[in-house]
Amino acid sequence: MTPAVRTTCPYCGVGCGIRVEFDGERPRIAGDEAHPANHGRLCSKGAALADTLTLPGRLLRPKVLGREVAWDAALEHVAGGFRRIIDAHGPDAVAFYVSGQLLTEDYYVANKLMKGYIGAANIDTNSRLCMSSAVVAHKRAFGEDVVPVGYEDLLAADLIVLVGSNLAWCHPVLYQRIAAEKERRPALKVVVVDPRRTPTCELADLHLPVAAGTDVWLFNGLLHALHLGGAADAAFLARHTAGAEQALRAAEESSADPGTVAARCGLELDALRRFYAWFAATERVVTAFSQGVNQSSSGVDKANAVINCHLYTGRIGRPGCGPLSITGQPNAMGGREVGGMATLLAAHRELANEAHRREVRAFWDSPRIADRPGLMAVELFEAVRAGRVRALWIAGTNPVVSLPDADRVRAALERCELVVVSDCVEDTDTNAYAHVLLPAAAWAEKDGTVTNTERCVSRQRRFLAPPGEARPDWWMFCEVAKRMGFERGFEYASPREIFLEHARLAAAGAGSGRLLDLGGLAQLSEGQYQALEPVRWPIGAAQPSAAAQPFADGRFGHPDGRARLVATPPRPPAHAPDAEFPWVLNTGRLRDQWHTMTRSARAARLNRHLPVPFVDLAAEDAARLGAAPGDLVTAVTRWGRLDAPLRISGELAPGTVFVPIHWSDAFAAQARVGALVSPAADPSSGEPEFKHTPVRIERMPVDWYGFAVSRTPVRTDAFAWWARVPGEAQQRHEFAGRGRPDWPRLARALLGAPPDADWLEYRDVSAGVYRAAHLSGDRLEACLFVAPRPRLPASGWLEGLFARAELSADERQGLLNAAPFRAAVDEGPVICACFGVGRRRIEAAIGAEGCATVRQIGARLKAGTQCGSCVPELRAILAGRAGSPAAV
Ligand SMILES: Nc1nc2c(c(=O)[nH]1)N[C@H]1C(S)=C(S)[C@@H](COP(=O)(O)OP(=O)(O)OC[C@H]3O[C@@H](n4cnc5c(=O)[nH]c(N)nc54)[C@H](O)[C@@H]3O)O[C@H]1N2
Ligand SMILES: Nc1nc2c(c(=O)[nH]1)N[C@H]1C(S)=C(S)[C@@H](COP(=O)(O)OP(=O)(O)OC[C@H]3O[C@@H](n4cnc5c(=O)[nH]c(N)nc54)[C@H](O)[C@@H]3O)O[C@H]1N2
Ligand code: SF4
Ligand SMILES: [Mo]
Repeated sequence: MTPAVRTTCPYCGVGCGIRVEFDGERPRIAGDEAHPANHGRLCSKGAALADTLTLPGRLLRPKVLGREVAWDAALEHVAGGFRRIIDAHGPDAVAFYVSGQLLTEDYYVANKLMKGYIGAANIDTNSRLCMSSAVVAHKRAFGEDVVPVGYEDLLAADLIVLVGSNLAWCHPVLYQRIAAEKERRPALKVVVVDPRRTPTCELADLHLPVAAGTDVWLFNGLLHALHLGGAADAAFLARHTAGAEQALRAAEESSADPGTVAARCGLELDALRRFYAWFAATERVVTAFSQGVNQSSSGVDKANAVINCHLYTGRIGRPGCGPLSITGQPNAMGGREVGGMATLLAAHRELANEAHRREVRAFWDSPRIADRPGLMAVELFEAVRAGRVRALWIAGTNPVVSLPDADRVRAALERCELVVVSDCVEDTDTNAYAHVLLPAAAWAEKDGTVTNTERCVSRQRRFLAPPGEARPDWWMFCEVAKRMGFERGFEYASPREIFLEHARLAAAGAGSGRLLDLGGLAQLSEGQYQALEPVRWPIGAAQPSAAAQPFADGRFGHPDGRARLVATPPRPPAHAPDAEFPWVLNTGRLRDQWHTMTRSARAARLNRHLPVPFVDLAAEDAARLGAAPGDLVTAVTRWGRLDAPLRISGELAPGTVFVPIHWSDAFAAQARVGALVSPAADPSSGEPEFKHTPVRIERMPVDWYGFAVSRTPVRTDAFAWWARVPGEAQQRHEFAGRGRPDWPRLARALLGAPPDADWLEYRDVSAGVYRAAHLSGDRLEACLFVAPRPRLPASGWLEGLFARAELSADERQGLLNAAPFRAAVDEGPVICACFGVGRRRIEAAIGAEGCATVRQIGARLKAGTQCGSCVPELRAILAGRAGSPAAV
């Protein structure tokens, strides 16, 4: 076996270290015991990474207008197009839209090209949709975008408040580390503030199901209660802060009376009081927040309302306390360090500051420098639609799915003169609008660095050769820059050279009062860069290993050195429900999928947990609609519509709706939730209000439901709705439609069976039931089941048959017969991805076999014993909170 390659997980901002070993050709992936983020743990997504390294569907060669071309021709086309449009319409007519999934080195050169050479600041990123509210809140409070808390602080806290964070599913390893600490130290309290009762709540001592969008009232109320209760740290406030009075006044105006706050936030008064009392009485508090805070039209104020409470009590800059913005993407932080947003410069310099602009331009020795902010994501696509931006390069993000008002985004790209997309996969919803497609090297194939939530810089190391002609993103940006006439600024031979330049720029700030300092990394030799161990900044040239606790000395980044408490008068969400759209749509993530599924859905085992899109409703609301789990419903907002089966998870309050973000046109019909989301955004961060759009739910009339399992693609044009679930040797389509098709004819056409195919079928016309199977020799090629209701037999048994080269006579006979389905255990949705254990088997272990704890379930079924991501769900099932019984 070759020596292990140590690298970093390409999914979430926890930033887990990974060890890759080769067993012959096949990489084996395990958690890195030596990485400070995870100490060897991996969640279900990290553990399934080896399964995602497959070739089918990868974009392998550059394409211009659908035709494969050589790299040189593609790069010339891009450089020529950008140059022509800049010459005719000025630098503001072009833009880059990049991603927190790019490496720091990719990001650095893209930002340098746009701001220093093209000379505009039109480079924005999907971090606008993700972390920008936290960035602005940090800058308002601290004078610099610094996350002052690390994982050790989080674990040293006596009270952890999770606000708008479904940590159990979105940052599972961090969740597991908290769970382990709580088991060791039961006095550690956890409070979850989330309108949904998420799996994260299984760890909570207190769940506050706040009404969507009311967090500012809640934290203003907390600030006021801290004030009344004498919890102020008067010395800290006097010496190190400003603005406390104004913040208190705003808090008092909105939230003086706990009864009113409880009513406004939809909380029980007792629960609210308990939270306030715990916070007041506990020195070591970490308030960790994520998208329930950021993705709001008052996202920045929400974050500042949280930070105010920490500043007021002096609980910052000391071990075990502080506000912790949890980052989403693996390199959201690296992007912020290089200034890769339309509102930032580089290395924490400000676009609006003339001295900073001069300094960065001199450092880059660049012909020009952008002197005003560029367009933020939502505005940027609006400018594309209006024809003000005529060339757009999209890298590492899928905006036709992930932006709000996403049908309008599609229309914008349709009109754009030049759309360039670099991606690793061939068919994304965004690629469909590209004039030029550039094949990007994927995670396993490229070298560079990423920075995680706690400011820890880790190496991503290549362990596979890029397939076809795929190339790293930094190389593409540099090659285009050179062809635009900017040879001098972009002559890098390796990612290390880029990293060193970035570190030198981030070191040039030493002495300026800025905390971002990478001076200790600015001289790495090739060998040292290769061997770089995870390291947290600030890492100055003088103390290259010890990350100081930010703000420990009470000095903040504002010119007067003081932090600011910010007055946060609460505002309701941008759009209120009304008679036409009476409910509130909330959107977010599932445990086993990553964003638009281009990577996670390649691992068959990640597609078994929640395999198809859904609309989650409270049971009362579903009853009012007359719909049962699995029935198709349509969600309609002022901006768009979506069809999906109904789910009743039991996590929602009446009047609220939850739809996952993951499905795109590549995986289902009419399932992009982005099309429904209002484009309202926070006025200072530009971050969209993804969690609050007024919505109406209707039943979707269909006459039949069905599924097909097949080795080859199935035609979907006869369906009113469908979703594709990739498996190992096969894929499953779930579908529904209208009318009375001639099934024997249609089924053959859908499955692509030749006229002389070995074809078995069963039909009960009066019951509306049809089943068919297509064999070649003794091998099962495809099968299809149709019935009038969504509750069809579970397909697990059938799918298992696709792993066989030959079917036995019994299996062949059983194909169209419901009996084997009944005999095979229908496990229901798979809860444990590692061992494929379904909910019904777990329920049986609890009921008939008497398992009473997670450990006993693990001992009996192995569920929950490997990556541990399903433990919160096991707890929920043990407590009888198991969600809807249907397949969705
Ligand atoms: N499995 C998985 N993990 C991921 C990702 C993924 O795609 N899949 N993506 C990564 C990325 S980029 C990100 S940004 C993170 C996101 O991580 P999270 O922010 O934890 O995830 P979300 O599901 O977007 O939303 C968090 C919660 O906010 C709640 N919420 C909605 N409205 C409000 C409100 O008004 N107030 C409060 N307090 N809460 C509210 C929602 O109910 C939801 O449970 O996850 C990262 N990790
Ligand atoms: N409704 C709703 N919408 C949301 C959110 C929400 O909560 N609700 N959350 C928002 C947030 S926080 C985020 S972060 C976004 C995420 O949304 P996106 O960034 O649009 O989602 P991804 O699927 O991660 O897109 C990444 C793309 O880059 C490709 N890719 C992967 N690695 C590389 C690489 O190394 N180079 C290149 N060039 N390409 C690569 C992938 O194949 C994929 O097509 O979604 C946002 N949209
Ligand atoms: S928690 Fe999971 S997805 Fe996030 S970095 Fe760790 S292994 Fe990857
Ligand atoms: Mo994100």
